[in-house]
Amino acid sequence: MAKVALITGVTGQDGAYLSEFLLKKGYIVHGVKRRSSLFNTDRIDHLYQDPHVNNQRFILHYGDMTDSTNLIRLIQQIQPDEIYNLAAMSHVQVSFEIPEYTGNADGLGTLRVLDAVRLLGLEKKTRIYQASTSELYGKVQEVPQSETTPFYPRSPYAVAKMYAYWITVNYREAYGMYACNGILFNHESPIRGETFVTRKITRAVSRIALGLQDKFYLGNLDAQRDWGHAKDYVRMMWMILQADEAEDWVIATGTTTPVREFVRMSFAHVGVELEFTGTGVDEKAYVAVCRNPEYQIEIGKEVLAVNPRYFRPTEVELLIGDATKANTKLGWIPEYDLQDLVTDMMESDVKLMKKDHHLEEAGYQTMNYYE
Ligand code: NDP
Ligand code: GDR
Repeated sequence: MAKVALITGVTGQDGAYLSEFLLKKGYIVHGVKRRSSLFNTDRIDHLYQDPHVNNQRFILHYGDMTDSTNLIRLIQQIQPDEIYNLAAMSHVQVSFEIPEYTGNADGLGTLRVLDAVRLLGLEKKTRIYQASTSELYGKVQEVPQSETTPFYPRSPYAVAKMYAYWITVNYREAYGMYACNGILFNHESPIRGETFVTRKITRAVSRIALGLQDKFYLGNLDAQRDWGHAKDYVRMMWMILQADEAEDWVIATGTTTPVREFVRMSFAHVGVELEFTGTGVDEKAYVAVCRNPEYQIEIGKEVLAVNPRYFRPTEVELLIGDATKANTKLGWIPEYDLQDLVTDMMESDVKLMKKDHHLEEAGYQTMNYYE
């Protein structure tokens, strides 16, 4: 019998990669998507199956983390072997703008899933993966950060995820449920949301290289992140639910890199060397050398400036994870390093922006997002 998985947040970056991964493993995959006034399934359209035919293996349902009755009904109907709770308002800066909603969807939403499983008497059948985050560590207490490092959340998002983390632990201890936290450090990919810093960079650099845009703006260039590839991380989500014991796991590469260096590596992909001047809010980057004749970027052109619009009221300065437990107990080793990640993202965005370039040449307007 094929195993049945339910993924909340199926339309997101991780939901899309995880769906692909589980379908390849022979699972029947159910996904929860939100109602939206436009189609919002871009990332999973290649997996779409006609709902009018029988024996579908990829099935989408409308739902929302803020609606308990919906979640109870879906879990009752689907009777999943595994639930991957990936749905969340996942943008740290935006959580300062919509803190109450973030608490509801990210914090209480997790409780709703756990409690639905309990109410339906599925405690012994259904295994639950909770998408916890390195943002829990927040203000630096120790580095590298492991399963035993104390938490100090620094945003409404992180505080909501802290509730989700502990309610998952509590339901495991109180009701004997197989419920685990994956404490995942930042993971990115060509389908990363456009307003997270890595994708914002790779899109802007591609547009600048192709003459579609002059410059872009970022916030804190000194922040350091432990960036991995989402494909490696969804594989680990599945491994976590196959382990003998329900536990909590840190997933990270163990290497940390400043935002500025990610910018430098992305420009290097299109043959551009940068010169940075100034500090803090006055920092800027100029083109010093352009080696690739395909891209005619003028030497001395200002391509990046810092703008305080992107500073956060409280910042997480340094994240670097220690995934020794996952490496040794589960045998998880990431296949991508940072250079592979930058190359994958840049290749994909240059290709996408070439499409935009053709459209503009044909007289169509393409959209540049400044967020
Ligand atoms: P995304 O932002 O790409 O995806 C989030 C998903 O959640 C989307 O499908 C979104 O739907 C859905 N969603 C948001 N709010 C609701 C809601 N109220 N009800 C139902 N669905 C909702 O995130 P990622 O894929 O990057 O991350 C997956 C999870 O892992 C998130 O919980 C995130 O917080 C966590 N995480 C991510 C890390 C990372 O580096 N990527 C690191 C650590 C944790 P829609 O498409 O309609 O917006
Ligand atoms: P993060 O990711 O907050 O770590 O959360 P993000 O890419 O948004 O920021 C990383 C760092 O870059 C700095 N930064 C900017 N960030 C954005 N978005 N836009 C900018 O212009 C910019 N300039 C500098 C930020 O200040 C920050 O220090 C991500 C999300 O996926 C969470 O859901 C997840 O839990 C954590 O990773 C682990």
